[in-house]
Amino acid sequence: VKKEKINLVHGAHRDGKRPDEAMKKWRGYGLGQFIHWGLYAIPGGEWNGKTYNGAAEWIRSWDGIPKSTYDSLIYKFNPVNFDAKAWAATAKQMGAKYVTITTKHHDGFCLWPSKYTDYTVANSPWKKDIIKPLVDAYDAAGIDVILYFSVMDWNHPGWRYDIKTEADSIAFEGFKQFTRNQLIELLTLYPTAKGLWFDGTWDKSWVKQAAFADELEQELRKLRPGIIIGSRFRADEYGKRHFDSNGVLIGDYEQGWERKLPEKIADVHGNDWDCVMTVPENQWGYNKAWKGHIKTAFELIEMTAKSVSLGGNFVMNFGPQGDGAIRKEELQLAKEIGDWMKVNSEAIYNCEYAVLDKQDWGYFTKKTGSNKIYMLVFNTPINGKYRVKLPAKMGISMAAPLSNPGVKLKIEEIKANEYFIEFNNPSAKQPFVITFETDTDK
Ligand code: JFZ
Repeated sequence: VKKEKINLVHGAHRDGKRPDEAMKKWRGYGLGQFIHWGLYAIPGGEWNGKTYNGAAEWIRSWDGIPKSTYDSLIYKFNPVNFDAKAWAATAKQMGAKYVTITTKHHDGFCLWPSKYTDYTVANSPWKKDIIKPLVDAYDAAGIDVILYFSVMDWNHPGWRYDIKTEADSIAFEGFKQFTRNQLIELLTLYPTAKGLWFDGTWDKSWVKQAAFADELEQELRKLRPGIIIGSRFRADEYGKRHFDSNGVLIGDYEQGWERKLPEKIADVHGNDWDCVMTVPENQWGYNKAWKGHIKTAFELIEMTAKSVSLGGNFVMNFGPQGDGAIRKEELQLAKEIGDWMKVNSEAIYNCEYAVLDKQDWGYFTKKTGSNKIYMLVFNTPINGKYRVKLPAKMGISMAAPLSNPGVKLKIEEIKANEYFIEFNNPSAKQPFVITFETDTDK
C-alpha cells in the first residue's frame, strides 16, 4: 500500500540529491574538520576547581554556575596564541577539504563583530574579528569554509524554549529578526563561505516557525546561490525535523549523523550525509580533562573510510584552547591522519559508494565517474588472501597496492565473479589500500 502523500507547504523542496557543481564538490570532500571555539574554552570544563562530565561547551548551563559570571568571560577573551594560518595549516596537513567553524554557539558569544548584539569579540580585550582571518586562511589553503550557527542563543533576551504567552511571542518575534539579521550579516561579511551549519534548532519555539524558517532559508539561498544547508535548520508545518511528514529529507544533506555512523547503505536513504565526530566520547569545546576513551588515529581513519564507503564525509572535531592554540593531542592526531592521507587519500577524495557488498577485511570505495575500486584494509587475513565478491558480469582486470602501483598482485578466480587477491603484507602497521580495476564482460 502506498502511503498517501500529505500536501506540505514547508516540507522538503527537492527529492533526491542536489545535482549542481557546489554539491558535487561537497560530496567529494571525504574528510573535514569541525572547530568548536568560544568563551567555554576559557574554563575548559572546570569551574571553581570543580569538573563536570558533560560537554565543556555546555558549561554555562551547569547547575550552580551564575549566568552573569559565565557571560562576563567575554572580558577574559584574549587568545594571544590564536593564529588562523596555523589552524588552516593543521587542517591542510591532516588532509581536510572543508572546515565548519562555530561563529556562535549556544552561549550567544559571537566570534565576529556582529552589529546586532554587544556580546561579540569586538567588546572583548581581543577586539578583533576571529572569523575573517579564519575564512581568509582556510580559503588560501584551499579548504572550504562552512559557518556553524546556533539558533538557540542563551544570551539574547528574546530567546524562548517555547512560546506560551503573548509576551513570549513578542519577545520571540524580536529574536527571529535578530537571527535573520545575523545570518544575512554573516553571508555578507564572509561571501566565500560555502555553507551554513545550523544547530540549536530543536526547541518548540523554533520548531513552530516552519513558515518563517522556510522563507528565511530561501532568502539565504537567493543571497548566495549554491550555498549548502543541511537538514538541521527547520521543521515542516507539522513539526517534523530532518525528514518532513512525507519522509523526504529537508535541506541538502542529512545532518543527523552526530557521533555515530550508518552501518549499511540503506541507512542513508539515498541522501548525502556527513558524520561529525568528537575525539573523546562527547566533548566539542576544549576540555582540560580529556578523559575517558580518546579515539586513536586508526579509529578516526577507519571512520573516514567507512563514511566514504557509504557515500558520506567524515568530520573530526577540534576544540582549541582558550589561548587560541590547538591542544597537542589534536595536533598529533592531525599529523598521524595526515601521514596516512598522504599515501592513501586517492581512496578518499572524490570517492563514493562502490555498490559492492562489504567484506571482512575493510571497506570498498570507488572513484566517482570511473571503474577504479579501492579496498581500504583494516583487518588483514592471516593467509594474505583477500576475498572479493563482485556482482554478476563484473571481473577484476588488475590489482595493485596503492602505495606501490608497479607491483601487480596475483588474482585467483575462485568461482564466477569471486576472487582472491593475494597480498602478503604482514608488516603492515597502518591501514592500507589495494586498488583494482573492473571489467564488465566477465
Ligand atoms: C549540538 C550541540 O549542543 C553541541 O554542543 C555540539 O555543538 C554539537 C555539534 O551539536 O549537540 C547535539 C545536537 C544534535 C544531536 C545531538 C547533540 N542529535 O541530533 O542527536
